[in-house]
Amino acid sequence: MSTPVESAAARNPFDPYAIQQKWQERWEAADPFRAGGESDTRPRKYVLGMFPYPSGDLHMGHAESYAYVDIVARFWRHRGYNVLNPIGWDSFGLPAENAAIQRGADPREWTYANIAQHKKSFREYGSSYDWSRILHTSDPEYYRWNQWLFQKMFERGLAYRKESPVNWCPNDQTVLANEQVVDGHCERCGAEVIKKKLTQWYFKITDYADRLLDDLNQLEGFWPHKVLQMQRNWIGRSIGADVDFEIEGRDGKVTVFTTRPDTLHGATFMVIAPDSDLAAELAAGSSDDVQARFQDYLATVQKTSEIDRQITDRPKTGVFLERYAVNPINGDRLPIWAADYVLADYGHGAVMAVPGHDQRDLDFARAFGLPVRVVVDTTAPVTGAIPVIELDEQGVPIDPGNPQLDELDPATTGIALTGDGRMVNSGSLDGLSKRNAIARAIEELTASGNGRASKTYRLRDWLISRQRFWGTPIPMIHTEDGRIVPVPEDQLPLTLPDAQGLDLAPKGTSPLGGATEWMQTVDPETGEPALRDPDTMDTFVDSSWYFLRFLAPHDATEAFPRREADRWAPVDSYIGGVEHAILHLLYARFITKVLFDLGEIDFTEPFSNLINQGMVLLGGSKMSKSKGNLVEFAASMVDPGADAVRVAIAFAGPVEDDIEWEDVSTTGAQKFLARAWRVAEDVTSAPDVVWAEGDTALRRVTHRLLADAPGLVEQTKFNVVVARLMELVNATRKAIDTGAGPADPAVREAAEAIAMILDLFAPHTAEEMWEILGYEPFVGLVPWRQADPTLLVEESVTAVVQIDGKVRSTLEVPARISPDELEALARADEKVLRSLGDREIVRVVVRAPKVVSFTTA
Ligand code: ANZ
Repeated sequence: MSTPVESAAARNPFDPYAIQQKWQERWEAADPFRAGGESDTRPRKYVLGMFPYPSGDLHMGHAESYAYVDIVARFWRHRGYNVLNPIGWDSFGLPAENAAIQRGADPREWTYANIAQHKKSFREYGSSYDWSRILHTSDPEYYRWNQWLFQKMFERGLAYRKESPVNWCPNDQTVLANEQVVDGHCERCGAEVIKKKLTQWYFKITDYADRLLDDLNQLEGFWPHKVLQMQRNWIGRSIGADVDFEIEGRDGKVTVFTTRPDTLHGATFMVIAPDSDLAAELAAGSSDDVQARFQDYLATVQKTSEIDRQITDRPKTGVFLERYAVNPINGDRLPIWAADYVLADYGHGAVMAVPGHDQRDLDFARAFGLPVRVVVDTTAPVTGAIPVIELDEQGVPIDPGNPQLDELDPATTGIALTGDGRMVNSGSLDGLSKRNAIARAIEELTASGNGRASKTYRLRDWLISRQRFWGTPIPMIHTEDGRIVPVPEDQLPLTLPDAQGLDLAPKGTSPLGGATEWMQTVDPETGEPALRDPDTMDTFVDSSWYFLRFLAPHDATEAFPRREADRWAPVDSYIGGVEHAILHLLYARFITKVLFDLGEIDFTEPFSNLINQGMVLLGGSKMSKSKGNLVEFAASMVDPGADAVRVAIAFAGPVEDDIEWEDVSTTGAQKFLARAWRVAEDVTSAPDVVWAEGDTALRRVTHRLLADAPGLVEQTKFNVVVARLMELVNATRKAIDTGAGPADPAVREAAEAIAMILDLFAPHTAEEMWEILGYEPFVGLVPWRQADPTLLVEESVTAVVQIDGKVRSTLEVPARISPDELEALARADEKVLRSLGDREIVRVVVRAPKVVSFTTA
């Protein structure tokens, strides 16, 4: 029987603001989302969102990322896991410092004021963090452990100083890592980056290049493929050979790296990087004229960005140094040129030029009239037997000529022959395919001592020192006699001095150098006066291991307790933007491997699963304050309420796709939440009713969602779960209004399922529904309701069970039931058991899904 339903407007209205405030207070008071301690026996999940920079206001990109983080964290709690979901701030760094300088404020005050604002927004968002674990990387209790890490790496030779040309941002007046240079411009401020020779601190990430590359394979399927590919390209391993060349009139050989040692007979000149030490040395040993031309050329090259130098179809420029190298394989004299398409810090900064088979070399040869020699017949098939090569009386192969190949002559066509084929004009290599010739050439070079197999990487060592104030001070001391020694452990943390009275404005040297008193220290060995290191660390050091510090953020005795690392790490789900696909993730992977080698942890990859969300766009472009197209996070919640923002984001589309904020409807989301809440309001039954008696059509919808949602969440199909929830809310509404009515147990069951699943997306509304339905808080901690398998079956059939030829029972079973399952159900059926008594079954015939026939003794 159903009673007429009053119109919604006449009743209690849905008040998202009041609900939001009420539950935020309750959560704050009860702190229900703290991770369980050691006595907690549930399985564990570590869910982590990439922590924010407090450089300014949060925008919808943050709202998106942290909504997803919360969905995942809440989901695993419902699934019975002890979830660790912490939050902290990446609070050192240039953005904070520059903003502070612009406003004439202390970076410290400015940073912590921003953090307070962020915390407020996250509380308002209803994020289920373990608030007891907040960390800020700019706190001495955090950066003290950066200093520990640095010194450990220094001990192992993994932190070192060297002088080399570095990327210099003339605007920020600081060095940048290669990773921080985007298309020749500063990643932070957009200024054009120049090269400057400086002595800096580096972390030796290149020692880990192979492991960083090879271990990506184990992440396949758990990280987005695109990110793995970007990491592979960044590391950029090339396999080939090093070949040593004598230089006429010079002691000591010059080594080149080549991926094509098979083409050694085709080398007709050598090219070296103009900005290399070798070029300067060879030019200096040449005529005055050459020296002058070389200096002019070098001046131009130094103004050219590395990106431009690598553009393949640029007109080729260069200077002949009037010196010669000797090809170790055939004694040919190769003229040596300096040209900017060869980079000083790749391979050995020198190449053997093979214009027949390398396009850049060919362009160069054609520009300067240098010889071109073809050594691979790219018209010859590479499969099948090695062609027979005829030899003359001296045993030299007779070149039979190949008119087809002559037509392809690169000197005329201008197109290098880069494909596979058979070696020609190459002595002992003749007739071999490229692959075999490479192997043979390496064997011969090794045997003669003129070369060896080699690998080279695009990856460079990580330049970690910065000439800025707002970072971790480098814990090293420069002694008067030129030694560089660690700050003794009992003096750590080495804290930053007060910013008051310091000139923080960028000027090329670290502002800490100007903190006269702070700079003075003593040589720990001799007690003589000594100086501190004025540089600070790149903030990517801070974020390379912070996930471990969350395990005990206030521990004053160690970076993280081993026990806690064993319990929680690595991170099970790491969620954040694809803009961190290279830098941050590569550094975190590197430091994890270093910590493994130091015996501090027993895993080698920090993040077992990675979820990258797409961007939130406004008017088609990325939200950015400078472009004036920013929707601020805090402001976005004012009108629709936090839950509507979260639901709208989750519903906006697949996680990895970009979201156009103009297309996102928070009004629609709010209406949906009001409908969901109204369902709870309308339910008239008491908790703990017997489900089995209610409307089965509604029960099917409920149980199908209970069954499907876990898989959908694990595949990050959050939008599909929201859509299915909407469907369930509608079905429940219909049952209340026109079906079994508000007292029907199936309606209550549906309402409870809605509250529990809605908790992933709209936790305030979900908690309110749960309370209205007569339960104690918190729905956020309620175990997932198990779906009833019998309700998941679309079609069911009636099976008969016979005993000795007589029908003794019937069973409602799924149409696709297996014979084993059917037999098991029949054996367990009460009527069957009763009529069997203690007779023994001697024969069973099953014809699924219709018949089970038992024969007894
Ligand atoms: C001879 C040769 C013949 C080459 C041929 C290629 C094709 P990847 O694959 O990017 O590692 N090279 C070596 N050092 C260089 C440098 N510092 N600056 C610019 N180019 C450099 O490229 C390796 C190839 O790039 C090497 O193999 C070398 O040219 C060139 F038919 O050696 B090759």
